[in-house]
Amino acid sequence: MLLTDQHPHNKHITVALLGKPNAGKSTLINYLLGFDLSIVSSKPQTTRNHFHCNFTVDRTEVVLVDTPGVHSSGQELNVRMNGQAIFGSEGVDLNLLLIDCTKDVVSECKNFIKEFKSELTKTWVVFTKADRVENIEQKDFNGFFEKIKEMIPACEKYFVISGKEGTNVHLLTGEICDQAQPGPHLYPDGAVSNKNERFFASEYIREQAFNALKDELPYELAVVVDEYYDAQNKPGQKVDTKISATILVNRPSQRAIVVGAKGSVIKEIGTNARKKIEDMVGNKVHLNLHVKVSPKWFKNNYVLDEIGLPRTQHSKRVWRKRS
Ligand SMILES: Nc1nc2c(ncn2[C@@H]2O[C@H](COP(=O)(O)OP(=O)(O)OP(=O)(O)O)[C@@H](O)[C@H]2O)c(=O)[nH]1
Ligand SMILES: [Mg+2]
Repeated sequence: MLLTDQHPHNKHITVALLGKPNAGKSTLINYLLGFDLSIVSSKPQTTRNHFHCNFTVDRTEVVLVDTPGVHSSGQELNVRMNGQAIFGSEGVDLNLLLIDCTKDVVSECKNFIKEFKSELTKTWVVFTKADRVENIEQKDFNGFFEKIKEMIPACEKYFVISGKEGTNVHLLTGEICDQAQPGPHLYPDGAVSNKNERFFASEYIREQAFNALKDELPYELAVVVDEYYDAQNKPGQKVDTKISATILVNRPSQRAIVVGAKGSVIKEIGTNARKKIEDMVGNKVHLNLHVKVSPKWFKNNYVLDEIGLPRTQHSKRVWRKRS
């Protein structure tokens, strides 16, 4: 629905951030927004859904699309995550292809294209994590870019940035805003995303589970919000936000790890997630977490739909069993 009463000088641009897992997409988005909206972790495959993250400079609305890192795996969960990256870049005005410059950037790009399985339109390459490279001036980014351009002719230019420290991010922001076209804003002033607080609550629980748990377990874990009651702040009736959520794991042994000795791990996840959700909603939150074994949830159509991952054209037949 088009917002009415728009300022005649409004401009707009939609930009998808694409790349391999762990390239720094969500970190750059949070830096541009000025606060931590999208979840970040040192483990790859943190982001699972595509979603909008918006900011405005003067009268220019920039809608950034965060996407999952594109990777190779036959698992239905991963096929749908790759699908989210493709859906996220459909119809955008500009793609930013983020490549971690501490890695072999040309092979990273080759691997990305192999799995992305869709044609890229107007694209800028963003080499990330510049702060982690010693003697960066000796790196031949012009040469890397030329090789990448041979693989993706839609690439127009490149930037070398640090999304963590903000190096050169202003150059990128300036050029993005220059590309914005006169037109209406998609969102009302102050709306930061197309996803609601319920979605971000489940993300913050999963982020804290990623932080608290080691090794492969985070990939075999999903979070479903069962109940979400907004706070009521009417005169004489003050009720806090109440959230009840389930952490799904694949095996009984994983349940024991997530719960921890005397419930220590689930308590840590709950306390840290609650603080982040309280910062988001701006009031006290009661968070009730459960852990449930849902064997092979990552192949279960109901669970994948529930966590916002619809089928893609590359999807296989998946379990129909209700979890
Ligand atoms: N030193 C440094 N670390 C960075 C930078 N950008 C991201 N990181 C780190 O790299 C890791 C992955 O960052 P994310 O932002 O989650 O990467 P992503 O591309 O969103 O990853 P997925 O969601 O898994 O696709 C985190 O530990 C970040 O702190 C950077 O510019 N410099
Ligand atoms: Mg991410």
